[in-house]
Amino acid sequence: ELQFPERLNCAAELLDRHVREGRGDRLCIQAEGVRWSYADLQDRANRIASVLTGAMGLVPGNRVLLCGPNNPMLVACWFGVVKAGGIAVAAMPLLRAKELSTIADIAKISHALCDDAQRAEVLGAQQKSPALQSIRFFNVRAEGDDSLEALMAQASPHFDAVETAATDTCLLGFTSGTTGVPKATMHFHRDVMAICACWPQSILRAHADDVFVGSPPIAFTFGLGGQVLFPMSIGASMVLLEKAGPAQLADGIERFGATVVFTAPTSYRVMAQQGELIRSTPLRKCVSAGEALTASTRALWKDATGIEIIDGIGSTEMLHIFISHREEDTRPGATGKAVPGYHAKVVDEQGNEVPPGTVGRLAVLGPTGCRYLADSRQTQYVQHGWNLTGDAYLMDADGYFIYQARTDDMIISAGYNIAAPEVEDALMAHAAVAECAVIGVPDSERGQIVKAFVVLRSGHAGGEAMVKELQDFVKRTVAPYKYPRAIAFVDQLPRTATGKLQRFRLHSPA
Ligand code: 3SK
Repeated sequence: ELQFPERLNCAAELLDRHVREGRGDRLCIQAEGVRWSYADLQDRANRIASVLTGAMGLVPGNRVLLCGPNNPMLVACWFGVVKAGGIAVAAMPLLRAKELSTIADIAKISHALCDDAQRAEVLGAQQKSPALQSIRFFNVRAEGDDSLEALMAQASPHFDAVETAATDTCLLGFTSGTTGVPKATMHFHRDVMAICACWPQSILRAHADDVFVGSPPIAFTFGLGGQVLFPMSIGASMVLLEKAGPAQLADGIERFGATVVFTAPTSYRVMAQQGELIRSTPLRKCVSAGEALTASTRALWKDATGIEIIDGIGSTEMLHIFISHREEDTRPGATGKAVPGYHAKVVDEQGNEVPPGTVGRLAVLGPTGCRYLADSRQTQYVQHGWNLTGDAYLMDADGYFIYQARTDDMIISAGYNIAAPEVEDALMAHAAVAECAVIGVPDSERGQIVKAFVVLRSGHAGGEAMVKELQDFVKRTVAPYKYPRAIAFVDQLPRTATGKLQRFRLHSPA
């Protein structure tokens, strides 16, 4: 049983504690042209907290939108917000104004700290969501600006973390709802400390000299935990890569001498072709989550690098990984067993546990719970304290959980969760589209890709030019990673007599 004091600020625990205990000089963050110690990060976070509570008028409990690629200032902002008692709401990079405004409205966001690269979309979101009043941009390239850094230069480098309760919310994590309406999950200061105490200590077993790197955005709690919270909980360091496709990640591992990597199976598959390069680095721990890891990808990586991947499944709802296994206890094809501290079971439609070997819905219970922010779907997804996930699993006789499929319309492509209805909405806004339906289809590299079936309005013709036109249109409307990589033009969509779309028939057109 994990015990936490009544008053707890996780940012103070993860950052200030190292400086207070004499580890301020230890390396904390590396990025292109940047090397920050723990004391350097504390200085930035304190100044940001001073700016937030001073010029920006933040009071504890206010929600702050954070957006930008993974870089040191984004991490400093996360710690500044949480030290100031605010609630960090990190948005996936490249979200468009419409998506940011949906998040701002659901989360009732009043403040934003964003990378200058996102300026146009954030200002577009502010037009639609006027409650988002106070915005500052960082990493601004232009001279003589009112950037966050300019305000930080005038602000105090001393800031005592607000003495929040362990059960105060410190972050909201957004998950793409299958209907296309995202849900916000609420996490407490104590949840952040709980994820640092559970999976990393029993499964990962990293140490203070490890150098962590990875590809997921820190807006995805897989990335926040793996690349920021877990290294800091043990006084280790992180490497932040703004662009972390497989080639950039392999290059980052080599150049920074990373020893622990967090990424999705897609990335391991592609990097395996560069096995020679990775074999010559100190890399020793490779973590995979975000999508199911196949036995063949596991074997490919092991052949290329000699390293056994640590597979796991987590969720934004539970904050991080809850089923996983140690490198020395892998079972190809299985995700692993419940992480110490968590319980997992497979249940039928009525919520009753099914016998080993039976496929059903995965349910999980643990210290990090599942709390949706003001969302009626809470009762649908949380029953008797157990979070019913969207995954179909079976548990074998030895307690290993084996992934079968999604139980909903979520498409998981290269580790990104994409809600089919959201892509359909984006396509429907194009003047040439009369009807459409979106599904995920298997893909050897990305696990799944988004495929759209489109019925065109009369007067419009299919063909390559229309495919490109629709793809570009979706990329401009929603985050580009959601665009349909395949588009088929059809005369009609399969529907029941009552007009309901039969999505399953699109998976087997015959
Ligand atoms: O497995 C996942 O997709 C996941 C989601 C959120 C946080 C952590 C993980 C591993």
